[in-house]
This record gives sequence, C-alpha cells and structure tokens, in this order.
Amino acid sequence: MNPANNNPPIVFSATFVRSLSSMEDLPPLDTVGVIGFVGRSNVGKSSLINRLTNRRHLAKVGRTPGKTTLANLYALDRGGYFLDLPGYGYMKRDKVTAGNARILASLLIEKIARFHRVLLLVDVRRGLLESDQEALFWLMDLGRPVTVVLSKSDLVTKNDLNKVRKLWENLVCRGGGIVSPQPIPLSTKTGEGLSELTGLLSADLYSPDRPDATPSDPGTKASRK
Ligand SMILES: Nc1nc2c(ncn2[C@@H]2O[C@H](COP(=O)(O)OP(=O)(O)O)[C@@H](O)[C@H]2O)c(=O)[nH]1
Ligand SMILES: [Mg+2]
Repeated sequence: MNPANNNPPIVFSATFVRSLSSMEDLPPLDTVGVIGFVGRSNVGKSSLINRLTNRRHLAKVGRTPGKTTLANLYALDRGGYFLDLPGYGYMKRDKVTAGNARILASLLIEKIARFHRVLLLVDVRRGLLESDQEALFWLMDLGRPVTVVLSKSDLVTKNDLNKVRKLWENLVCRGGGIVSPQPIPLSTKTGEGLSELTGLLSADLYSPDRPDATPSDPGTKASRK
C-alpha cells in the first residue's frame, strides 16, 4: 500500500517441488492454499516469484521456449504453494500445444480445491492486448479471485502507467467481486508493488479470518525434496 516502501515485509521462503505436464503430475498438497501466476511468456512471472521468495534463481528467468508449456510448483515454507502456470501468446503456429497448455492451466485452477488467487500479469507497455483481455475472461469463468498485475512498470512513464491502469480498471470492473478492482503496478527491478502483493498473498494464504482457514495437515504435505 505504501509505494515508498519497496521492500516486501515478509518473504515467502520456498523450494521448487516439480514441473507438471498433466494433472497426474500433481502431488498431494497441504491444506493451506495455492496462488497461481498467469501471463504471456516473458511478462515477468518467474522474476516475480524470485522476488517474492527472495531467491535469484528459484524460477528460471528468460526465454525457455521448451518449458513454457509446463506448470511449475513451488512449496512455501509456511505452507501453501506458488504455481507458475503455462504461458500463452506464444507459438501462434502451434495451436495444439498452446491449447494443451491452456487446458492444463484450466484443470489445475479448477481442480485444486484451495486455489486462493490467480495473478494475471500483463506487460504494461502493451496496453490492453486482446490475448490478455481474453485471458482475464477465461480466468473469470474459472471462478477464482483474480488480480491483474501491470508488470515492468519501470519501463513506462507515470503518465503512460496511469493510462494503462485506467484501461484495465474499466475492464476489471466488469468482473464483479472475483476480480480485484485495482490492478497492481509491479516492477521487479525497482520493487514497486511488491509490498502490496506480499500483503495480499499473505492474507490469502495465512489470514485466520479466511472462511475456509484450517490448520495445515503435515500428513498430507507434498514431498519437498
Ligand atoms: N525492466 C524490467 N524487466 C523485467 C521485469 N520483470 C521481468 N523482466 C525481464 O523480462 C524478461 C522475462 O522475465 P521472466 O521472469 O522470465 O518472464 P516469464 O516468461 O513470464 O517467466 C527477463 O529478461 C526479465 O529480466 C521488470 O519488472 N522490469
Ligand atoms: Mg517463466
């Protein structure tokens, strides 16, 4: 909430669990909850996961074309998970692979009972891309809370950032209660938005006020090797 405070107060210590290419790859999960990260490849999902966990190389940054169809699961030390979902907007010619990646992401979001929030990252330099708008509508249909994150805010002027923010605000207000009314500008370079995101995700995962909050059950923890 406080833009002057660019250091997240809480760090989500995490370890990589595994990559998933199908639902069968999903290990048993603890009962705390899952936060999903969605967005075109190269939008900054891995960089955000690394910043939130204060690890430089937990998630691979940069182009990994062969891997963008996999989901990557990270276990948080306090319980719960980050799930980096397959990117979209890539491989326009390979519709089958892109379709399969979308199906996997949809299944994971639908079938994981405690899927607490999806962060939809959009590159603020691109304005309102059709594929990003379409992703928002897709996520709204899946019925989980969605927050739009305007990534790479360090690469635009404040003026341009505000224009894009308005465009997205107008769009998300159509989402009813399940889309956060205010998109969050983010820069993994300057730290803008990290405190706000950390607060939001901590409340999602660890707030005792959550209606479905229960203590985690160590007996069902995924392997954290
Ligand atoms: N300037 C700037 N570059 C960023 C930011 N976040 C990520 N990047 C760069 O964007 C590229 C893609 O980032 P990555 O995290 O791998 O995106 P992913 O494909 O969505 O996981 C890398 O070169 C990052 O260094 C940001 O906030 N600002
Ligand atoms: Mg990535």
